[in-house]
Amino acid sequence: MKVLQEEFGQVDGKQVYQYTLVNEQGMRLSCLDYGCIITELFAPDREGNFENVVLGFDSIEDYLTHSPYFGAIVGRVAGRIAESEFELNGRRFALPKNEGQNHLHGGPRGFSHVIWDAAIIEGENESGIQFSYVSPDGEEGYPGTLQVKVTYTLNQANQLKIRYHATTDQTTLVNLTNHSYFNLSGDLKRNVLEHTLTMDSKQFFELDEALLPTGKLLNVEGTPFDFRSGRKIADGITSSHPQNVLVGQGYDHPFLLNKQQSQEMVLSDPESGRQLIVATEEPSVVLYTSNTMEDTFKIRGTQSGKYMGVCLETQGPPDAIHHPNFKQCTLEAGQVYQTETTYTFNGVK
Ligand code: G6D
Repeated sequence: MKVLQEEFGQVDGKQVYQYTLVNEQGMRLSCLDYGCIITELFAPDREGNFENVVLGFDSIEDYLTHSPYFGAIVGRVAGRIAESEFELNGRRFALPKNEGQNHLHGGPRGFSHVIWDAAIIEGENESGIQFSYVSPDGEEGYPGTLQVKVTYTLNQANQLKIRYHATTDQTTLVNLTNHSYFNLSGDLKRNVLEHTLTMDSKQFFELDEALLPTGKLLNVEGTPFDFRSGRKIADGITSSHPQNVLVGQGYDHPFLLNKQQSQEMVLSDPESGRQLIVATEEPSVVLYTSNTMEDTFKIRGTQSGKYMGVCLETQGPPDAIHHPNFKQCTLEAGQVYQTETTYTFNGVK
């Protein structure tokens, strides 16, 4: 599978490139070295028609002006960090406050907003791009020089694999994710309210008014958060459950996944027959149904707005550094941060 490299505008005077590869079935991946942004992902419907299933733009200007992290790698730490500060080994670190008093998604110049180095990988059955970035000690307030690699590969089985790898020279925090918004209708024909999600998770993290975890895990049993037998996204939109209301009528919640190895979530669009299976090594996933997406811009000609995409942000529990009962995301010198998430697309009759 050949990987095509083409120019995609500039950021701060630096050239941005887009990389595109197509497998033998017709599945196509396009991504940028800016933020490792996935700009397009073509997947089959039940008739084998390949259409784009992720929210994205055709110009770097639109990404710089409008994008709520469309398709981007988020880090050093995905999610929110309370009060934009944390303590590690007796030292206090202050981070940029880019959402009120809190720190969101690694800060305004987090990994989603930098240009990564890119190395093309071409193979017969699997090709892709290895993105790498050296985040200097103190970048966005985080300690330690972090060497990060994120590798996207596409294979002939219509699978996109994302492999994450990081090392540091001093103790720091790392919790990476990909922030793609999926819409399986194809080329944004419909919103995602009729999409169904099946997810084996018994508990979700309660959020407070600032969308920070309170530290409490709530049982999904008998609530619109129970996806174990499959549920329409719309259920969370019409729900009066306080947690659905709190996040703007929908979902914006981390869920605790029941097992870490190949834990699978299945998102499907009954009308097109498109299905996305997400398998991850991560212990949790943030389900976000774009409840707060503004209706002020166009997404390849379609009006932006609520419920245009579903994010399944596989990651460690958010703000773990302030919750000792959560799995932590600290990384020591000499340790390796390594995790993988696989997205498999099918067209189901
Ligand atoms: C909103 O609360 C949500 C986040 O979860 C999401 O990542 C962001 O929009 C893009 O802040």
